[in-house]
Amino acid sequence: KQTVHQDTSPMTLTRYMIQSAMDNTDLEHMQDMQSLMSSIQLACKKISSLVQRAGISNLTGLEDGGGSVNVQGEEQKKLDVLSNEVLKNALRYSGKMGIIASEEEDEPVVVDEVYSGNYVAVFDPLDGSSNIDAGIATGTIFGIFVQNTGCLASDWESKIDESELTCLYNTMQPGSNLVAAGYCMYSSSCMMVLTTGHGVNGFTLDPQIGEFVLTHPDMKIPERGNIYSFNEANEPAWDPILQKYVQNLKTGQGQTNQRYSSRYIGSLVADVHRTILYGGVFGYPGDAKNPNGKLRLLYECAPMSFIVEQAGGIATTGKDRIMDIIPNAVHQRMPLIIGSKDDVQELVDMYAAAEE
Ligand code: P6P
Repeated sequence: KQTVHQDTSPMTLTRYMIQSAMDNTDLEHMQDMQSLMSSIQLACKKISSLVQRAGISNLTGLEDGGGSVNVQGEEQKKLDVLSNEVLKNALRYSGKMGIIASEEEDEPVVVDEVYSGNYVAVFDPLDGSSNIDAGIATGTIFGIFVQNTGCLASDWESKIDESELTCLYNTMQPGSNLVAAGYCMYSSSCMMVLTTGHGVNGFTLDPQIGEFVLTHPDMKIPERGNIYSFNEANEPAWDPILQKYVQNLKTGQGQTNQRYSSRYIGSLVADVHRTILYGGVFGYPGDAKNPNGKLRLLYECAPMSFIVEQAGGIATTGKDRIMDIIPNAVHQRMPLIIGSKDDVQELVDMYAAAEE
């Protein structure tokens, strides 16, 4: 008779973060990351519930009937706005935040003194929300920086002049300054994937206990895959090098002499998550119409690049390492090619050869 072992103490995200903080007392920020992740996971559980019930609670569709657009000029979905409030408040009440920058906010928001801390959170509260109404995967993307000591939240509020902007923009840091990054994917399962700079771990939300449980310890992206993931409708506007690279993958004329499959969900979190698990390459490149592509550097490309690099992959514009790029604006767009080391390096080498 097989005894069924009930795991009476699953390795939950909460327990994992407490253990990490205890095991890494030498690593600054781990204590703070523990309480920050407690706030972030609470927000993600709430967003997951909102997403799962969007159709039931009339939360699909456009904010105030389509009258509202975000700073990107994109129509805001009701859930975009709601998810932003949920995550912003969770971060605010963590007591660790100095400044937060969100895709849904025109300018970075300073957390008032009472709760302010010295971290900067950058996030896209519900990436891929245009897929919500069709029940397709979406996700929350976040990154955490240490606020440049050059300006504390209180300093910032007291200023109304140029220094205000200087202060804000000095929180525009390169991805290499991130102390933590993660995404929460709302799909057939709700998965939190997280790095604090010491590898990548994946946690699956167990609805039975309402906790994220460690299901993917020490995630590593395969060095080579056989999937490419681009919106090929833009192919005619791509540069010739990228056109040749993808053509090679289609016809088996790339380095592996294997033909690749095409998978494109149109939701960054789901496409990157699949790429980490199965390998291959995802890209949202610049093109003749949009030289900087579509994705935002600060709260989409940089956090995703930190995670993929920590999993052993590469994240580049095609020429430059994403993590090295210092943003010059909160919503700055950046071309992104990200995935398996050998697959991405193959394209980087093609660009480099063309420069010679
Ligand atoms: P396209 C979703 O709207 C998003 O911001 C990312 O999640 C996704 O990777 C990309 O846009 C898809 O864009 O132009 O292929 O529909």
